[in-house]
Amino acid sequence: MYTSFDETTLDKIVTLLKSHQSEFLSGEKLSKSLALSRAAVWKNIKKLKSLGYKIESRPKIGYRLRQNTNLLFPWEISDGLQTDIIGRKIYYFDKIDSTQNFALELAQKPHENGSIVIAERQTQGRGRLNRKWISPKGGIWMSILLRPNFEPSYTSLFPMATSLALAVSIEKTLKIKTELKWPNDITIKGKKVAGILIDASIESNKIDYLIIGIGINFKINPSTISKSIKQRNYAITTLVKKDQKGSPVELIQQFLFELEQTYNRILTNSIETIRKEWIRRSSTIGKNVTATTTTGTLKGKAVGIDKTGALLLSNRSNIQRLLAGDITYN
Ligand code: BTX
Repeated sequence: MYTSFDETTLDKIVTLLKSHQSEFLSGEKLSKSLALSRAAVWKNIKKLKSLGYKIESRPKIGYRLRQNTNLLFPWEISDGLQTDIIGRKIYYFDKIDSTQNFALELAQKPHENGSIVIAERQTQGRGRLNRKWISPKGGIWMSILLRPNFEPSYTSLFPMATSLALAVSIEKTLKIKTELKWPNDITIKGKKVAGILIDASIESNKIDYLIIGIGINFKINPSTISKSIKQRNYAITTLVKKDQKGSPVELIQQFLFELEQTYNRILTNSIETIRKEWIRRSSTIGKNVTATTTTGTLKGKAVGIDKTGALLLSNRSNIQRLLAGDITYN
């Protein structure tokens, strides 16, 4: 595990190398700037190389960064992150069972708020209702711990707020248009590209904490995922194709920023803006759907979303309010 607060030396070296990419930085200069011995500098450079950074070293001249990594190291995400709370503390894993489980452990520490847990791959990734979430290398698998001082009824707003923030950030950084499918799917031309899961702990009629789990198929092979899923009732896609370029770090930074903005809107009760924006990007409203909930299925026309994030289904004369479930378009 690497964190954004323990690995300050690696962070500083990467920052220095990045700001001098057109020239070699001497070992002496690095050791002076970092107040480290030359041997310690060398050890850290070796470490960075082993993590995938391409660093050229020339005896008596110094070091130069030739190629950055595309891995999601905490110091890469922190560098240029424009948030106040979300992502100020980052826990990073090359491999983990589920970032959601680790975030649940973090939630036991009252001072952890806004912390994120991120992994290159998960072995036991979870979807809603304990479904499997396939999480190979190349995706963005992340959990965010928040402690909003809200009533429990606000919990159902978070799938809407999070999916909206993600759609906006995908559009801004990758110039890709996505659709929002109630309650929490993000699709491209109807194919699922990201999913959101919210674990909430409620205490004495107040939210104790929320853990928002976000799974993004950033650069994965859709057929590998499809093959691992037994019940395949929808198609899967990836944001960036095999031979395309795209920065996952930039997307994460933008997403954390958009999410914090959206979160602040909820805090200041500007929920109407979120609702309207969500509807504008939604593929659900106006469609005839079949909804599956824990208590059964129902059919109807999706006519709206209310201010709690619930789906409004019109069925002949009456309108039903759905707080959770899955839908398929008829
Ligand atoms: P969901 O219940 O909406 O979707 C789960 C369903 O999606 C699965 O049953 C399967 O059919 C399909 N599926 C599985 N893997 C993928 C994939 N990579 N891409 C597209 N479809 C897939 C959505 O639940 C919530 C997903 C949250 C995942 C994040 S990752 C970080 C965090 N940690 C963790 O364990 N879960 C969350």
